[in-house]
Amino acid sequence: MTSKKAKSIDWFTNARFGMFIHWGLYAIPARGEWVRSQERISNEDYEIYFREFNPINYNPHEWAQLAKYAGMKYAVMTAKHHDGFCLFDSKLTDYKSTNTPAKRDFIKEYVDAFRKENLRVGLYYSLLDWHYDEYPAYNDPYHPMRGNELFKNKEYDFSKYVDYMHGQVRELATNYGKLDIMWFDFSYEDKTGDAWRASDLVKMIRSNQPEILINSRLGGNLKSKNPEIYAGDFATPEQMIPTEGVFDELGNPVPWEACITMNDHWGYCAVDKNFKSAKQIIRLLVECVSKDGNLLLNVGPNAKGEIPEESVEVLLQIGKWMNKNSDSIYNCGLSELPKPEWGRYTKNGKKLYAHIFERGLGPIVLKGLKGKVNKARLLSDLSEIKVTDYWHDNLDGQDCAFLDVQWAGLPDEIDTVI
Ligand code: FUL
Repeated sequence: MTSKKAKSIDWFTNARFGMFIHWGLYAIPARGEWVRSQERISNEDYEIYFREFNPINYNPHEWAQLAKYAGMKYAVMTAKHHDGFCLFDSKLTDYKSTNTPAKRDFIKEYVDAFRKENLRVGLYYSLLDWHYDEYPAYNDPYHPMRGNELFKNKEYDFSKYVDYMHGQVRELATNYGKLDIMWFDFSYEDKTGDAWRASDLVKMIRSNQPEILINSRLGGNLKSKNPEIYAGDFATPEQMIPTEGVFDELGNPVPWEACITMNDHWGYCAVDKNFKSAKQIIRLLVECVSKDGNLLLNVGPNAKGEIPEESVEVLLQIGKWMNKNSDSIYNCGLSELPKPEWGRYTKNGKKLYAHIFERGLGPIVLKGLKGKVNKARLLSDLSEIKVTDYWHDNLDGQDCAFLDVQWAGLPDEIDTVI
């Protein structure tokens, strides 16, 4: 496999916050994007949704504006998820949005709209495909027809599928202008990098898109010592934030992006109202940045093409916070200071941002910073915060700076102090 990396990942590690968009036919049954596999729905029964798909309110300009307002710098949208349905006008299949009543290339519209707002654009592409005829069904652990006797003796030519998949990725890499991210999903058991012919795939993508970033789910091993093994440009911890960031086997930090849902599903799920609050999500974002990572926050639009209103509401609130505090997010990363009990630090050069998660827990003590704080300000209104250099922590022998914060903002905000 190839070791060739993208030229520059700086924009990505500076951007810190992006929007993930899971959208496809599964928005109609509205029970999440795995519905076909979970309920073992046949191709024929799933076809109903294909004949019906017509999201009249799809307006990617609105989505892009919302993402931008929330402070996101990039987006990744599903061009094809595991069900195999394509939201783009692929010449290699009929199973695509231009053949539904909608008759639209949703990926083209998305790419154009997000670029117009100066957001970087990424595409998610599923390596799994539950629709393509040559994709093994019976023995596959995830396929909707797994263990189904009707498929037991069927023969598959997997290489045909891999050709098809490479062909589609080539279409995406050549027909939609400059792309910033290719987000593959996912390798498993015997289907890893070699099975997908990952090395050739990466070469082809990079020859068409020299600056594109490719995630690590194509089957390379991030922990591999062998530089010839394709490891991806960034790691993608899912629904979790790594305790200490992500490192390769040699101990070198690896760029990473935590992908996290706003409720408990990626694709639209009508009954799932378990939405995280803006405050919870801002904490997740701060947590990621404090460990040198990004947050890719998901939305799952419905069958009409609308981002659920609960998500919109939360994104607007996040935007309000970002509007005042984004200096503590963009271009920021890890500080070497010990993790404070009152929140998290992020850092940009000489500027240290103290994100205070809860007020009223007593003094804000900056351990090890006695005499090192030039000045402190509340980031949201730049009001002065007095620093008193008198604290000596007898427990761990640290000389600390003590912040006398006059709380100014709303009590439920996360107060960020420079
Ligand atoms: C997983 C997929 O199976 C989920 O449906 C979702 O796309 C998530 C981001 O990655 O592996």
